[in-house]
Amino acid sequence: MNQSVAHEANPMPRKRVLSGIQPSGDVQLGNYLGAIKGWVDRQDEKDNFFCIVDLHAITVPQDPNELRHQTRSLAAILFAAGLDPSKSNVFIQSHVPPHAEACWLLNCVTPIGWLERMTQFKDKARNENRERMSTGLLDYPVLMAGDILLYSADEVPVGEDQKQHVELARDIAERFNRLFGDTFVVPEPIIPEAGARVMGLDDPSRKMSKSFADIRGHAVRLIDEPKEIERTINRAVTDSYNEIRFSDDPERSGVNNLLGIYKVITGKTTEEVENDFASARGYGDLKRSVGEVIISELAPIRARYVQLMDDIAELDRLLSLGAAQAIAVSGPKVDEMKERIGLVLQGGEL
Ligand code: AQP
Repeated sequence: MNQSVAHEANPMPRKRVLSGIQPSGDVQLGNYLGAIKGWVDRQDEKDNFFCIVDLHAITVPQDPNELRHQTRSLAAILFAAGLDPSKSNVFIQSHVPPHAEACWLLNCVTPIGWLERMTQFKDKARNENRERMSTGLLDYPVLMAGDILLYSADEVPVGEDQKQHVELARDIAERFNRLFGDTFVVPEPIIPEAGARVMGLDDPSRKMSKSFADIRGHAVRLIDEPKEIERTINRAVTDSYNEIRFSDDPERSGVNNLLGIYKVITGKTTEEVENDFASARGYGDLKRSVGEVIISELAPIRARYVQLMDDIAELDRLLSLGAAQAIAVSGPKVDEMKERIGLVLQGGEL
């Protein structure tokens, strides 16, 4: 679809970008500023694959009906935020069987110790009883490595929290290449300078997360109505310094977080942002301005989202187009992996 069109207009090969997002709850402002907004802004320059990683979402228990709803809802958010199906292949991971196959093949070359050291696993495992925790939770980064490596992605744009997983994908790619010969492009994580880590509005010491999006005051959800956004921002934790400027001081991380959100949305420099608040009378003014820029950024997304969710057949059609493109790239790659490992391909060698 898009690749041939894009390549005719521009003979230089475009860098391929792959990134994913889990349908694990309502998409929150951190997902948008740390990931989705950047995907949209750069989609004209790249060859884009964006994956709704439902197989990752089931590494923790999900209600089946809710998962189905969240998967389509996330697809609608991605298109509503501006991913254009003629420029970006948006697809559901489980619609593309090579992802699960690649995960198994890569499992067999990935030492368990590498997985046990992952910060996200350790964080999640800390609160879970080992008898109840799924093997999938430990294996999550191998599935993610497969996602990335199948597409020979040059760049993987992610928020700071996912950087370690992309580095692991690099290690797995290098190990496979060493064992079986050059098979994979070794990917680079691309971390946006601003928006890389949006913190919880109720607790700025932990990152804003979809899984906590239902907790009052934690997150702005992309589908929140303006009044709800206003209420959430008004409730945001600040401090008693009453000084509106950027700071590394952990005690002032609430104000820093609000300023960071304002900075990414407006695209202003640090100095310009601080100037905007030079004559502010206090944190009330800061919260009012932050609320306003969030509302005007999200209002058109919400409006398009509502339209898209009204036409599920069209949404599913767009996702099928994305899956077909994804299979066209990942199918031959998984066959190449199998052949290098020594598996007999159905119908003969490549
Ligand atoms: N708070 C955040 N700030 C900046 N970027 C963030 N991302 C997530 N939270 C923030 C980025 O969003 C993309 C998609 O994330 P994901 O769905 O793959 O999983 P996640 O990182 O685990 O996101 P959540 O919202 O915290 O989901 P749950 O609660 O299900 O674990 C990634 O690029 C991520 O960096």
